Amino acid sequence: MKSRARARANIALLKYWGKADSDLNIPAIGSISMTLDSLWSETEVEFDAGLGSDSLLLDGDSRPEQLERVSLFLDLLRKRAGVTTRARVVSDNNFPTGAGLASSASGFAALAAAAAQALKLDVSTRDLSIVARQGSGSAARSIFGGYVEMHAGTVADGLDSFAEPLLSAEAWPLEVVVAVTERGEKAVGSRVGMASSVSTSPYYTVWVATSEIDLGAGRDAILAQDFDALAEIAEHSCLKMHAAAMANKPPLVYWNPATVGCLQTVKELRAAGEPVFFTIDAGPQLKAICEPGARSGVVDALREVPGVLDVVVSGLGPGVELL
Ligand code: 2P0
Repeated sequence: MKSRARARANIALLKYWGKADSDLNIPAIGSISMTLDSLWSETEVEFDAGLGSDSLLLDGDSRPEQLERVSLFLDLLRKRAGVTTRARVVSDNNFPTGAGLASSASGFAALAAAAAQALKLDVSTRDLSIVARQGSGSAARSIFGGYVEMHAGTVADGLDSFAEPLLSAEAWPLEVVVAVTERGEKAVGSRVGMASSVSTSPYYTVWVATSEIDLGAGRDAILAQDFDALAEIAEHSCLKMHAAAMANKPPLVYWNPATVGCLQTVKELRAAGEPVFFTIDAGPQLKAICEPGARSGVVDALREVPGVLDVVVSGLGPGVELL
């Protein structure tokens, strides 16, 4: 009853921010992402009748504050399998955990796949996406590769709240340049930050009300492989999400000076004709999305921004894999 899976991080181009149901972890709005090839989590799950409780080793450390969330997540799969057996979970990320690089997305997608396999559950990728969503909303998207759309769904049980592929990685091989501007874990996690937006940000209702139009524009841009249209709608979605969070009480600002420096640099590059746009998640890293031919210029320019500690490049990658 042991299995191992690898899932990649994904970056949302049309952002998810806010929940319709916190218990079932149903997002308030849909989202669209790209799955990366070079940032991943590898997770091994072993169900063992000799264990009295679940255990977790994340990047080599026991993480008691994360264990309850992992245990509750495993309960979903144990319930499906009709067992109560506890498990040993060992997970490693090949990139910084909890710093706005989507480690919960790759982590819960890998955990869902490994645990389902270890329990010999017969689940479709759609089922796996629904399960992964209950671990972390963005994890539902990391089940699939390339460009992926997450549907918020409309039914109360969340069974229509899943991700599905929109366009393959091969069809439009854009690249991502991540400017790492901070290595520590962020002070306010996205779960707390989005709950605060739902209850305190005056812009949250506008964020939700305008999401369908934005999603439609993002979907159309990807299906048409229209870089300029995608750049415009993705930057808009990113800044609208951050504007909503900045208007939380207390305010939530994920950026540092280097994040803003990178944002300006990307704007200047595009104004000069380079096919590149930015997005920023719930953390201080900036992700520049570009056409392959623009990559080296984007890397060089972001490396020069004061405060940039490292630059990581990734293409688009596949969905979750059993190892
Ligand atoms: C996204 N983020 O769409 C957005 C943009 C952060 C900013 O999905 O509470 O870790 O586990 O469902 O998936 C991060 O939120 O939140 C996220 P939970 P998750 O990528």
